[in-house]
Amino acid sequence: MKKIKKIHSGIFRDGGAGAYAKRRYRDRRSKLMERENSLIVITGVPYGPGGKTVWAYAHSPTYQEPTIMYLTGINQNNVILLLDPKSKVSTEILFVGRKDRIMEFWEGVRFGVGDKASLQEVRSVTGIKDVRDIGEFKDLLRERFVKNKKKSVATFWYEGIRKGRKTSITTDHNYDFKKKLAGWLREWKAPEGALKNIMANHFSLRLPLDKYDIKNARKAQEITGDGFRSLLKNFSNFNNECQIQGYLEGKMRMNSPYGLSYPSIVASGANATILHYMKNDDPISKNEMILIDFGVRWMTMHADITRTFPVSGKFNPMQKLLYEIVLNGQREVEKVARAGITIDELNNVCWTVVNDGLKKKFSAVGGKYKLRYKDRPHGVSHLMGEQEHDGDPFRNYATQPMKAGWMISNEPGLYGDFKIRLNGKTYDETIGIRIEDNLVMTQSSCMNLSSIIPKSIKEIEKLMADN
Ligand SMILES: [Mn+2]
Repeated sequence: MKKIKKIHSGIFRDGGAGAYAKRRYRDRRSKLMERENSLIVITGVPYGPGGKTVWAYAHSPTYQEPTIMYLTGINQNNVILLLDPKSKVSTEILFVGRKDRIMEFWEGVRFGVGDKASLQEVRSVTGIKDVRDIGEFKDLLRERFVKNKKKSVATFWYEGIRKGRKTSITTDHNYDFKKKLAGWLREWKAPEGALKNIMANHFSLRLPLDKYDIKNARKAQEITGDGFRSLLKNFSNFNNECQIQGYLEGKMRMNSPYGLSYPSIVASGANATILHYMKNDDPISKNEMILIDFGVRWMTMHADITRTFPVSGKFNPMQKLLYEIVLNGQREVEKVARAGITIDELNNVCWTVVNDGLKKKFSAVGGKYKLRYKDRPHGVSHLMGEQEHDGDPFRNYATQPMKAGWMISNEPGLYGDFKIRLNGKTYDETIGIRIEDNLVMTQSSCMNLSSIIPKSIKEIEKLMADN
């Protein structure tokens, strides 16, 4: 069994930067202050893992608001960060709860005010010297805003354009915090528009990954790939989707203390045409294809991989044909992906290649098909990083030229009913094929972090033949 080192007390994520972590978090905060040049306040997740869901919900070991995680590395609920770029007293203040021994009896170590040792740890790992009781937050913010005659307070919430209209995500803790701030600003007679959003500036800093992020992202790919190879080698042992999920997730979790990127999709046969299939409890049958969408985290970086393969271990001629069409779409996207190109442009490349492939390589040899959508089933790419789906959730970024260091998915798919007669045999199946890799943009091209995870017909058949 591989050794996994103890790397933090459980509260703090050093992001793999080790001794450089403190400087890295401090630089990130300085750059945000430079760009925003305003009083900034950001909330962490106010409740513990599973706090807003039922008791039985699977807890994620890394559950912090990614904005706070990116700026501090703190993985403890109920913290607020205040940044005051022009202050002569303190430019950075972290608000946390009081040390709570009873809560620690239930949940393990937590830092808090009223305990010198734990505050010392916060200071040494985040580089924030001023740590105060979260109960003092409102008064201190009022003092900094009203007394110092500030014009604005900036915070983070998800905002974007959907169907031509400005829209916000209103259901999360960020929006709750934003509403609370708006109420206080009214109370303090602040002018209209005093509340600003740091989202654009924050993402412009956070989305281009640095060398530590890329190293962590590669590690997530390695663990995910090991799990997949192991699954294929043992595939003849499984007869239900839930066994595949259990085995694969177990293998991945054994090698990462940071948890899964998301609960896996394990969809056999027609189930694979449901894009977010979650039931994962159907028996599998040997004539079908199976689609699995899976991945693990390393530190705060995510892998988001999809592979599709035949349950029998051998592609039939129609499955082979369709699989190659999707793979070709993916290859063409990878060829053109680089800084300066937009995700919309990648979509054009991808769906043109896939739809043309269907006509020229499938219809032209007598194939008939009925797709579950008109021109494209979903986007070929989304941003990745601190979250599996990162960046603005309205995906307004799809029209912007990509930057070097952006990590994106490359996930063409094909979903529908397909029928063809080949070599004297008729094939008639409902099939969902998606092949997903993760790419990091460079100035001139891109790095495919997932190239180590088997996907060619030859590699897959070989691994499954080892059963
Ligand atoms: Mn994806």
